[in-house]
Amino acid sequence: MAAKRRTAASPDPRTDCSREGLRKAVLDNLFYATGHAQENAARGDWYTAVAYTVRDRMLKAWVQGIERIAADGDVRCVAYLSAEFLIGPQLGANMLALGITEPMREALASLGQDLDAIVFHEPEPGLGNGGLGRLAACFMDSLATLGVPAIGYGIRYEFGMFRQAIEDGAQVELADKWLRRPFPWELPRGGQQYEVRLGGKTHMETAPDGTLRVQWTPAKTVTACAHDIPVVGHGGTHCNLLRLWRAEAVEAFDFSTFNAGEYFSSVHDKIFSETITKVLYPNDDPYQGKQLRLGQQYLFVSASLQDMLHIHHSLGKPLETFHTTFAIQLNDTHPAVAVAELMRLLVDVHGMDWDTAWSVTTQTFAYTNHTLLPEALEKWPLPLFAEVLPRHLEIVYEINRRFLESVTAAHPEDPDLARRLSLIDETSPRFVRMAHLATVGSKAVNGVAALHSELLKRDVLGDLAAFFPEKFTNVTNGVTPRRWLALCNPALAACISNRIGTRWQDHFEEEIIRLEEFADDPDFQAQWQAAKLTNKQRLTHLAKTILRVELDPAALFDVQVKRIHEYKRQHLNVLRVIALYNRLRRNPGMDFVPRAVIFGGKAAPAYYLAKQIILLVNRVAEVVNTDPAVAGRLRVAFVPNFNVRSGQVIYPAADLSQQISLAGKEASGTGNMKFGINGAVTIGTLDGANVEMRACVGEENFFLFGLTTDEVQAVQRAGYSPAAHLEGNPELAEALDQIRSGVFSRGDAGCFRPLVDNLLHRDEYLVLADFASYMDCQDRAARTYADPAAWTRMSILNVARLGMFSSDRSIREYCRNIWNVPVE
Ligand code: B1N
Repeated sequence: MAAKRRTAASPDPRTDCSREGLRKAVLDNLFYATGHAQENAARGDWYTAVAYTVRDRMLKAWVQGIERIAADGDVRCVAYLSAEFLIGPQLGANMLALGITEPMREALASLGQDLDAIVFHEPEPGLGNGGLGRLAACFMDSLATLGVPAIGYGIRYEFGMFRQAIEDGAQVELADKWLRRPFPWELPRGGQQYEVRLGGKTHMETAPDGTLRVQWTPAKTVTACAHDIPVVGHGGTHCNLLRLWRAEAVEAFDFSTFNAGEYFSSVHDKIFSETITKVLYPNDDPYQGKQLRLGQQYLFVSASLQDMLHIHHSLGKPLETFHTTFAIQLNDTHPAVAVAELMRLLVDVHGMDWDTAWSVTTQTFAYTNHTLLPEALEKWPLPLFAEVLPRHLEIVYEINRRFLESVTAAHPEDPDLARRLSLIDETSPRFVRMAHLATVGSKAVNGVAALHSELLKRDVLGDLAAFFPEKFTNVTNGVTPRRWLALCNPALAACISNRIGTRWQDHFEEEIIRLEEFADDPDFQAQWQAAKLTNKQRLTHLAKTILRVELDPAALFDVQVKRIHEYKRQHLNVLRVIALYNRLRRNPGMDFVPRAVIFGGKAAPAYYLAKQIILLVNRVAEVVNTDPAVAGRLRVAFVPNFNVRSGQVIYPAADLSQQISLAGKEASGTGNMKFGINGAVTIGTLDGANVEMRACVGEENFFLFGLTTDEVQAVQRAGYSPAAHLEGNPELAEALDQIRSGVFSRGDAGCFRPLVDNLLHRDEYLVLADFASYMDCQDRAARTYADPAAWTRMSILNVARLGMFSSDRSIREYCRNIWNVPVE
C-alpha cells in the first residue's frame, strides 16, 4: 500500500523515465557514482552517470529475465555458445530499446550536455573479430526482442580486438584496454563460479557402488567467474543475459611456496590462470592451433555447461531431460569441445550410462558452420589436445569408435568412408576434426546463407552430409534493424517512419516492404536523398577530423569495409581505383562521376599480404588525393580501426556497397545487409548472401559481375593462368606495372613485390579473371548514379525489399526449425 501511494505521488527515482526524472537521476549518479559535481565533471563522468541512469531502468526486466529462466522449466531456454560477442557500444542501443532517447536528450540539454557527444564517448567492447561475433550480438538482440528466453555464453577478454592505427600507411596494432574504466553494463556474479580443470592424467577407479569410473586428476584448476551483461529487447519488457567468463586463480597465492621463499613461482599460478581470458585471438578465418586458444574454448564451454546443469538441477528436473531445459547452439566449432564435455559431465561426474548420455547430448546441440575455406576448419593436433584435455580425448575416441562402427555397418561397400568421416584426421601428427565432432554430436547443422549451405553439403562437409542428410539445413544470416537502421541512421529512420510508422523496428519484414509504393514518389525521393546527404556529411566530417581527407558529399560514396582478406579481394577494388585514376589522367576532360572510395578493416597481425593491401590502399590514396589532374573527382580514404562504432557512421553514408569476394568463398557476409538496409546499392558477385539479396531486390537493382561458383571451379580445374588476363587488358597490365615499378611506393620498386608476384603467378582468388567484368559493372553503376531519380528508386527498393535480412527472421527460423522453441 505504502509503495503504491509513493508511485502515485512521486515516481520511483530509479525507474522514472520522464525528462525531469532522468535529469535528477543523472545528476544523482554523477555525484554518487563518479564523485563529481556538475561543474567539474568531464565527458567520461557524464557518460558514466547517464549509463547508470539507463542501467537502473533496465534492472527490473533484467532480474525478471533471470528469474524466468531459473523458474520456468517448461520453456526451453536457448544457450548460444560463442567465443565472440561483438556487442558494440551499449548506451545508445539500450536507450533505444527502452524508448528513452528523446527524454534523455532533453534532460541532458537542460544540463548543458549533448547526448550524441556522450554516446560517442563510450569505448566499445571489442569482444569479436568481425561478422561471426557481430552475428552473435544481433541474434541476442533478436532473441530478447522476440521474447525468447536465452543466455549467451562467452568469454570476457581483458583485451579485445586490437586497436588499429595507421602509421605511414601501414597497420600498427595497439592493445585494446576497454576495461581501463569500469564497464557500467556488467555485473560480476560472485555466486556463479565454477572450477575448470586442465591437463593431467586419467585412471580407472571403483565407485562406491562397485562400478568402474574414470577419474581425471588435472594438472591445474582455474576458476571461471561470471560477468553478466543485460540484453534488453525492443520495447524494454524482455531482458536476456549475456554471461561472459573470466578466468581467475583458484587461490591467488600458493602459500606453501610463498613461505618457502619462492615468491615468483607462487605468483606463477595466478598469472597462468588469468592468462586464459587475457586476449582475443585476432584471426578471423585462418585457424591457428594454439594451446592457449584451446584453453579459452574449454574454459568457457565447461563453465557454461556446469552453469546450465546447475540451473537444470535447481528446477528439480531429472538429468535425462536436460535437453528439454536447454537448446545449445554452437557458433562455429570454437565451442565444439562442449560435445565431449557434456558427455564427461553426464557420464563421469553424474554417473549416467553412455547411451542415455549420448541421446541427451545429441538432442541438445546444434552447430552452425561459418566458413567454406577448408584451411579455416579447426583441427587440433592430437598431442596438444591430449595435453590440455586428456579425458576429453578418450571421450572423443569412444564417440568415434561407436560412430565409425555405425558407418561401416551402413556402408560396407565403401571401405574408405570411415577414414573420411572419422573424428580423427590420421595424417601425421594426427588431428581432432572439430567440425566432425560438432556434426556427429548435434541434431542439426546449418550454413549461414543458401549458397553456403549448398556448398557445405556438396564440398566442405560432403561426406558427413551424405551420411546425415536429415541434419543439414540452412538459416540465412540477418542483422538487427534496431542497431543497424533505427540507431545508426536516425535521418533515414525518420524518413521511413514518416511514411509507414515505426512498427518496422520490430516487424521489419512485414512493414518495410510498404516503402515500395513510394519508390517513384518525388517528395519521398527528395527526403530520401536529403537523409543520405546528411549521413554523407557526417562521414565527411569524420574523414576530415581523423584523416584530414576532404571528401565531397556530392560524390558517389563507394565503400568496402570488412576484415582485410585476399578472398574478399580489396586488391581488386584498388586495381579498379588505379585504372580510374589513369583514365582521368589521360583524359582530364572526360565525363566522370565523382567518387569517394572508402576502405576500412583490420588485417590479422601475422597476415602479410593483407597488410600489404592496407599499405597499398594508403599509398594509392596519397598519390590520387594530391594529384591536381584529378581535381578531387576521385578520392581514396582508409578509415582506421573499423569497428561497430565507426560502422554505425559508415554504413549509412554509402551509396555503393562493395561485396566483391570470389564466388564460393564468403559464407554469408552481413555487412552487405547493413549497407543494403541503409540504402546502399550493392555491386557484387554471386557469393554468400549476395545471391539471396539480389533475388529479393530484383536483378535490375543490383550490380552483378564476376564468375559464378561453378565457373570458378571449372577455371581452377582446367588450370588457371593469371597472365592470360593481362594480354587482352592493357588497363590491368598498366595498373599492375605501376604498382610493381614504385609509382605507389615513392619509387621503391620492391615494396609491393610479394603482392604483385602473387597476383601474377598464383592469384588463388582470381582477381585478374574478374577484373574486366568488375570494371564494366562499375561503369554501369556510375552511369546509373548520374541519374538521381533512377538511383534513388533503386536505393528505396533495396531497403523495401531486404526485409528478410532482419535477424528477427533468422531467429524465428532457428526457433522453429532447429531449437523447437515457441516464438511469436
Ligand atoms: O562469419 C560471418 C559470415 O557472414 C562471414 O561470411 C564469415 O566469414 C564469418 C575463426 C571466424 N567465418 N569464420 C569466422 C571468426 C573467428 C575465428 O577465430 C573464424 N568468421 C566467419 C557470420 O556468419
